Amino acid sequence: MLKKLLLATTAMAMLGALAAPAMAQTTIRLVSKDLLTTNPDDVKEIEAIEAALKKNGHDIDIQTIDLPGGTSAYVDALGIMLLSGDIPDIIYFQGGDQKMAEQGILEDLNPWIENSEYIKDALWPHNVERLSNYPYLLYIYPPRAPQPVMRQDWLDELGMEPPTTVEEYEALFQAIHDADLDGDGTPGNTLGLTGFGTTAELDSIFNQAFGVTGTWMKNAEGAWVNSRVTDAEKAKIEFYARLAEKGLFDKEYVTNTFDVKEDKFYTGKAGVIFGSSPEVIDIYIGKMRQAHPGEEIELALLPVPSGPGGQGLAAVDVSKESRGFAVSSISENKEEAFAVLDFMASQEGQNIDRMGFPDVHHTVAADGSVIFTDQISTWYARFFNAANWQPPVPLLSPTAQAALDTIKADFTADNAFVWPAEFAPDVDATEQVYRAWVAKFITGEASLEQWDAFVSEYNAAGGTRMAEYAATVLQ
Ligand SMILES: [Ca+2]
Repeated sequence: MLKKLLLATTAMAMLGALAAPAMAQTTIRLVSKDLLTTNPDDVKEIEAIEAALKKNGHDIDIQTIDLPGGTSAYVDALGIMLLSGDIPDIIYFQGGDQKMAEQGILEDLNPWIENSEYIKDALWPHNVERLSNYPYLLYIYPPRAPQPVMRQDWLDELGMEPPTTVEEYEALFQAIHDADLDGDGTPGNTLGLTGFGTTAELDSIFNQAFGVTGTWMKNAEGAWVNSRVTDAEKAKIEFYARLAEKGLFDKEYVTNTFDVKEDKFYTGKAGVIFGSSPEVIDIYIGKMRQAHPGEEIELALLPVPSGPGGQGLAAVDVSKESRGFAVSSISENKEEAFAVLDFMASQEGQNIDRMGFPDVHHTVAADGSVIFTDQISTWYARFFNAANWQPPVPLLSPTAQAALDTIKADFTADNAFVWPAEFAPDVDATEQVYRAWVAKFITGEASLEQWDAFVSEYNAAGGTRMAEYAATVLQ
């Protein structure tokens, strides 16, 4: 029986080969950051994708192109390659895409997506909005929405419920500070909250609470102003500064790198930190357990609080994708290039891209059930994180899944837009003025009574010119 089947299959294959010589293999050239022919896992994933595509009727040889890693090195090398006229079929951008779109070498993806089999159902709400504003980049990932976590056993020890208002957050930070949860015998030497670089992570849950509803807001006179210079922003910064003054928020946040921030959390010098994504929250859980062997520590996700201005995750910039995959408009194989991207958004493509390899990152039992191995923590998606993908077993911990559920349930589109190139110096200068003053307010180097001085400096650095332009763009 088996022999008969094999013979029949062979005959069919031969017949196919004779009848359809046009079914030749298509070569698709793909360039993506850190997707390399020198990385065995990358090579193995590409081979798995080719095999699955072939099974689905697409005989495609995907040739990846090695470019240097590191964002600026990649952007530079990619720019040089494209300007030399070497334009791969699929191009991953992490900057530099607008110039290429203006040259007309990037395909409008919206008609392709409309006719796609999988991508149209795999998009996140912000992807849809970004594509309608800028149809050249596809980056199917949940929006970045940092959310706070703390040790569940510390919350239990304090006898407190997760905070649901900004006042309750302040009370929690105070309680963490006043107790001796790290058990070093000294109360008062644990920060409620730490961060790194900027206050952007905090803004993720506190912007809406204080009424910072988006990048542009209307002032009392009905004119558009940047939210950076509004009373709502001032109230939020006052809150951050008060936390810092009371020793609840880390005054060293500006100089903290991300690993210093994490280290303060694992060693008990800070009670709460923000995780930038659900996956990162799971990394924090793993590292916390590594730092405290045998304790089986759980992290609790803290809620998005309500405040005097409202409640919700910060508005998401939908002006365009800042990174993502493009298809060359001058490719001779657009159909097959798009077929590769479409497949990566399918259940089968996502299974390859998200679960790693059988017997390495997961095992599949005889009954088909999947168990992830410890190796899964070293695996990362090379392409997409489809909104509709269902893993065969939960890939995220319950805490990280809760963070993803919050992101899914709480999306607000921002009204930021793409600046014309001549505004780049103003955008940079105002951002620097803002970050410098926020740091001064939080460390106590400047008092909130100097708010008007900050606003003047901000407007002089380009804020006024930017607001005038914004009024012509926004309705
Ligand atoms: Ca202590």
